[in-house]
Amino acid sequence: MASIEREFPEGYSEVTNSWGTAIVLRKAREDGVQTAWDRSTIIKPCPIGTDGVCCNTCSMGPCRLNEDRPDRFRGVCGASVPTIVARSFTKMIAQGCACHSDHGRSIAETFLKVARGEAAGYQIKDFTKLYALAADLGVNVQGMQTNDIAEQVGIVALNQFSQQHGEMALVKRVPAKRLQLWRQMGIVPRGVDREVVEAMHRTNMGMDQDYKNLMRQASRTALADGWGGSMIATELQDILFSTPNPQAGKLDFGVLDADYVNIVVHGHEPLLSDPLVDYATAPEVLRMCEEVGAKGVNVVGMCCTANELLTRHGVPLVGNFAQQELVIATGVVDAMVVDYQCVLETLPVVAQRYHTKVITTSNKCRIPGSLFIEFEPTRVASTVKEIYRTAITNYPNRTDRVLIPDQDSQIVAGFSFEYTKYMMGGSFRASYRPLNDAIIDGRIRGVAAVVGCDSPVIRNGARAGAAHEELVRELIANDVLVAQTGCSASTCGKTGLLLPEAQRLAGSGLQSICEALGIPPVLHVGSCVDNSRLLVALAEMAAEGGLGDDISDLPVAGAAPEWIDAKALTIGQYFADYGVLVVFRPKLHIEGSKEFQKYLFEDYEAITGGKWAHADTPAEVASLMIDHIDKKRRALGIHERRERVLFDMAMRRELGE
Ligand code: SF4
Ligand code: MSK
Repeated sequence: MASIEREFPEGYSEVTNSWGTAIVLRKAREDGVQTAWDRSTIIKPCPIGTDGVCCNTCSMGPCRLNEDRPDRFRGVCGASVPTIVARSFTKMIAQGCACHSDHGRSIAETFLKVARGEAAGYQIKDFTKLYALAADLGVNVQGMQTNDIAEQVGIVALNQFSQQHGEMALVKRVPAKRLQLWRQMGIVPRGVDREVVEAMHRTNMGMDQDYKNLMRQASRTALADGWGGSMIATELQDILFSTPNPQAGKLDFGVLDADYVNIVVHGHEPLLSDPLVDYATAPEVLRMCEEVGAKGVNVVGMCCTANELLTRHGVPLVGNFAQQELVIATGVVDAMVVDYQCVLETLPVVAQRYHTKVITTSNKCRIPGSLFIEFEPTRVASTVKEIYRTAITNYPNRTDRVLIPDQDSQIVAGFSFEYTKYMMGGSFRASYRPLNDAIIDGRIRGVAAVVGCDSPVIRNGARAGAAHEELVRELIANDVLVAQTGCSASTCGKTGLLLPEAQRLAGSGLQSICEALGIPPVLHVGSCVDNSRLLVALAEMAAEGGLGDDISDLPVAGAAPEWIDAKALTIGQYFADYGVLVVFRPKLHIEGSKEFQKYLFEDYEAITGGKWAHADTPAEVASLMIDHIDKKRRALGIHERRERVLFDMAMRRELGE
């Protein structure tokens, strides 16, 4: 296991569970650099915003409402507290959908160029997946050449964004009963752009003021992300860059190397970063490195760009969202190359104190103080070369303020849906049957998705990053198989939980399954858009039989224990509409309306079988998830009473040993 007992600087063990983060944070402070860790202690959250009862939609406001005061129950326009809370919730969902989907659109546009021979830097790598996707998109492949099939797939995929009527193509993967429910509810998405635009229309002043009706649009928009934007991104990325299977990798600050030119790739999209990795061993790169006295180029990843590279090629991951400024503060990052999403505006500010070149590459995400090298998929090679030249020539500019924490962990990552199916049945009988059987016979209690961001904000006494670890440990100790994506996966990876050796931390039933399959009890499934892999996996569990006939019958639950971004909220909503309990921490900004909160937390279950919940601590999140899984087991008639492993304070203190 990764965790060696380390002495934290005084006062730092209370803010993070990562020793490396602690010592670089101290260095950054000594260097006079302010980071999100500092700002989060200075900026106090606005209590009105926390409750979701501030509306700034029009100039008659902003209106601050209070449902307990009849004179403040409505804004100037007459909108009520539940309407206003539902409006901001829906707007966030639209924003999350837009982010994942604009990413998916970029991939689809590039994919089409590749099919037409207009983007020489890429090629089709997974033909099996291309044919499978063609079938699901309704492309008739009869008598067609591969490139023609790819072109048709690209055209239909791109059309999913602009489609105005009908149903988005990939909802045909949704189990029949669930799809029927969505049709009855009127929430089957038509096209990504249409749903986002309609959500923004309906959340304006004087528009949809029936919060239940508004939530139907929120659902339709979230589903356009899960079964549209995100799923298209995942599928086409797999075809272009290969479908992940387990890769051994390394992560944490220790993957930086002072003797090498360090390039950090950060953001979400692999279009630039994937080919960029390959160039590190080119003879001209090695020659340039020699000239500046470096041993070579070390490309490492951050956030979801890292997850894309780690799960496909085993590229090291240096940190998650919360470490992005700190990685620069090590003093050895020669270039940080960002694509988009989850990129802090302060990166160039921090970089000023050191020598790092922050390189923005997308016109959608430009930051003052950064170097802008615009990336176009039609000229990959020249962009990659320019980035390497910039990083290598910057190597001699390092200052003497260098600190690389001697801390790294091993990880096994890349459990795509296709691999998990193969893993359980081999090439000829690839199947989820063994998983369903293990759940039915009780060796696996249920399955949990633990996803989302890691937050540098310390509230309610929790240490940043630690909620993921605490929650996951409690789940596996109680025989719950865990699947992870995004920064949640890499945060837990740093603690050794994503290694087969972590089987010893699992309950005896889960342990026996993991031993038989040679897998960790916690599976790294991919990046944030790869939550779409979990949607497909749940559909397969339902189709396999023995666990009911709809997703809402399955003993499964999801959580985002340190969520930050609107994208996480969109993911939560599409899982709630899929029939899954989703638990968020910190709380959603909806408490200002008891009526709206009751709707999401209680009434929703009768409508979709799924629902939202929130909790203050990882222990509470675990309780809610395990209780829900047990409830589903009871309903299926497969539940046996068993001792619950409860993590007491002493066990929590020992976490990491
Ligand atoms: Fe106030 Fe209504 Fe305008 Fe919102 S839309 S700011 S509640 S008047
Ligand atoms: S990168 S969305 S901080 S998981 Fe996907 Fe991490 Fe959250 Fe960004």
